[in-house]
Amino acid sequence: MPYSKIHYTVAEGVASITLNRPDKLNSFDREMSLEVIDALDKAKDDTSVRAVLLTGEGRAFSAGQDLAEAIAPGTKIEDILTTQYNPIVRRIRNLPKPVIAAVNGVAAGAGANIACACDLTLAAESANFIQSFINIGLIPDSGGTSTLPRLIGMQRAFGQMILAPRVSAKEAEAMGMIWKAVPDADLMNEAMVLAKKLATMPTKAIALTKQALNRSTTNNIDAQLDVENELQTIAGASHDYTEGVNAFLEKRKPVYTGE
Ligand code: LHQ
Repeated sequence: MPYSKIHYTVAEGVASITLNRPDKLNSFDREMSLEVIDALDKAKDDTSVRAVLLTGEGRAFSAGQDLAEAIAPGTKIEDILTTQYNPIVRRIRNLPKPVIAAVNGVAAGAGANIACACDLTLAAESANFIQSFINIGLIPDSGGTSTLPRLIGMQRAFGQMILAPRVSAKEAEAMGMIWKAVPDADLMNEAMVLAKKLATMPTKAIALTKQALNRSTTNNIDAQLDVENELQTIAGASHDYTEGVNAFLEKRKPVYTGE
């Protein structure tokens, strides 16, 4: 699929997806959403890709749904969620590779919740997050009602969802909503260094860790112990486990292939 609303590049094991509608603050129209879905599938299938970096072009990460398109005659909210946001968030959460968000500017509505659905979210210090749904009479979507309370607790999640304050990157970091706030000038470099580092790590163990955390959201500890047993058995059969142990015993740096 040729892309006109995103950029997609692969280098050194990292697939970079850049939302590219800067004049519309990278708000999601149907075309951009389908391109993001396609790019996430491409990153999943490409065995040379071992980490994904998601960011935005221009002064915004994303202003969420393109509201002009949302109210176009014949457009149904249900269809937008079914064909755009739910597939994007499901792909991010189920991708067996780490997804890093580099939030370069404002992240509102679905834009904020897609950023928070990523595995590690970095944000420029000037960026901010807004649960703007309530401002137009909607409820949070794109997984926010699941992700946010787990990251920051019910009170803070509800407060953000109902009062829609602009939450700065530093505040987001302090409350555990994101991994790290980074000086603006360092954001892209720092995010890429992190993505490249992850791309040289034991990819299978990262994917299994992600799967274990996903499954923990509906499990008690008893069930989760069984999940750990199941997934650790798979990790223990990987090439990277053998390599990691051998490298330790031989006092050398491990070389992980992701297998
Ligand atoms: C926009 C947008 C935008 C179009 C700025 N669309 N043009 C799911 C199912 C179905 C329906 C609805 O949605 C969803 C999921 C959702 O994401 S709901 C939430 C949708 N997003 C919003 O409600 C956020 C709306 N935008 C804003 O609140 C502000 O623009 C933010 C806080 C993002 C940025 O504020 P400023 O930095 O002050 O920029 P601005 O407001 O001046 O916007 C710049 C331009 O971008 C402007 O166009 P213009 O032609 O006047 O320069 C805006 O109209 C346009 N824009 N967001 N979502």
